[in-house]
Amino acid sequence: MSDDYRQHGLTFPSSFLFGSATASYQIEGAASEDGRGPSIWDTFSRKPGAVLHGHTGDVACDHYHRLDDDLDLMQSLGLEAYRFSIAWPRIQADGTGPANPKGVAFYNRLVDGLLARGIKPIATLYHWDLPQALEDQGGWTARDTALRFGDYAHHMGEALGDRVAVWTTLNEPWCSAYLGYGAGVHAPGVTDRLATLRAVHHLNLAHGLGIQALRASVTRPDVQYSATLNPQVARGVDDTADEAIRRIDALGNRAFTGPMLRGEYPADLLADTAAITDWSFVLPGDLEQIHQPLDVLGVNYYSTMRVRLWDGVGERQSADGHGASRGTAWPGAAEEIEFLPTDGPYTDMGWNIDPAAFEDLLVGLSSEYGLPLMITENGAAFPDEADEDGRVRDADRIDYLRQHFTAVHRAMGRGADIVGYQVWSLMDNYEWAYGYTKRFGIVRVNYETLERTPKDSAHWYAQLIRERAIPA
Ligand code: GBH
Repeated sequence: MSDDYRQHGLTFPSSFLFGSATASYQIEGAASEDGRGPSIWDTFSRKPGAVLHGHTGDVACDHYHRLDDDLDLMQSLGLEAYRFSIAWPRIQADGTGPANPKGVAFYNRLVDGLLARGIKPIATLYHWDLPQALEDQGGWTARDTALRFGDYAHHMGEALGDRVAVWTTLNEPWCSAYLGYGAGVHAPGVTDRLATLRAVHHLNLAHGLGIQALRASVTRPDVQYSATLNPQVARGVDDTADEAIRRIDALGNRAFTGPMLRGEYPADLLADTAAITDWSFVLPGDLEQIHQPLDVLGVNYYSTMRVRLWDGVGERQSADGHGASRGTAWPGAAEEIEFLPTDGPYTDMGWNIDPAAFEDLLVGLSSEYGLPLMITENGAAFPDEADEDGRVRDADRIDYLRQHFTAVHRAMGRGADIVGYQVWSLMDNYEWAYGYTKRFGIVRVNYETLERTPKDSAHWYAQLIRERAIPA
């Protein structure tokens, strides 16, 4: 059966990198150990009303203390790659100065543990845990934060640059800027249109300075450099939709791919934001700094939104948080966009399941930018429960993953160059403003005992990796 299936089924090339992803604040815990300074999420999560139930990452999955067991778990699933992020405040408690040896030691153990198990390390420098001390000086609205990021990147290149296979500067700068400084639903919880756009630019600058600092300090020869974006994918509902989608694409996507991959901010983006800013915070030479050659583009994808232009009558719909994106996050000409509820089916986040859009997105990105794509995140939250026998029968997650792996396979069939897939997430974890109420893991975490249990989806994924084909 299995040979027959391989012959006729959806197989992946031997170079395709199957792995799974996590992020430091979401799993590590040990928030004030070994010299780690506070991050903006330690602060934000303590702000009344900011996070469901006031959950914090103080303990999270306690990964910091369970590293060896978690490495064994990855190996038992047959992961070929593991995408993790480095907590900047473990390396520099206040975002400046020398690297903290204890912080570096943890990531050394992680990288060595991966290599000893034949798992490729994919390291992200910034997955949202900015040192609070830098936020106190303006955070991403301040140019200096980008310069500090360059220094931090240099430290990490020196520490891990002989072993890390793939470097990613930023995870989803759209979220940092628009959810952190626009909608205010992520740390630092600011709601200010100009701050959002300043953050966009300083994140881009940080990316460029980070790539250059890594290149100057990394020694592994076959290393690859990347950034991870979360492309905003909108479907239209009427004949005003094309214009709505263009505005979303300018502010949500080309605001990052423009400078990073083409060395410019698109003219329509500048026009769409002219009422807020003349972008004078973009200094001469910045675009050259940002526009660095990359080897891979990281793509995170979950769902789509439904949009049209607002006709100005009545209240603008913004379907917050229900698979339609946050109307409140978008500045400039995008303030005239209505975000309508999407069609189901939905995951436990209320996000719609739309694998066809994923396929088209990958084909489009690949032909537009000509860079190999790595799926750095894709996955789904469902309210799984362990059965009497302890088994977690998460058929809905398997279904989601099967549909999205199939979409990737189809996109490859249409010519998209896709080099790997990192399932979000290895284990249930701290889902930001939703605290521990949403479960994205292929491994269940019992938050009372911190015990890990591979769900059915983990076994399904292990089979996929073994057979290099989507299980029938
Ligand atoms: C990723 O973000 C993160 O990188 C990861 O840390 C996280 O755990 C994972 O996904 C699951 O959330 O704007 O709320 O109206 C994904 C971020 C998903 C942002 C969908 C915007 C639109 C819904 N995004 N989203 S909302």
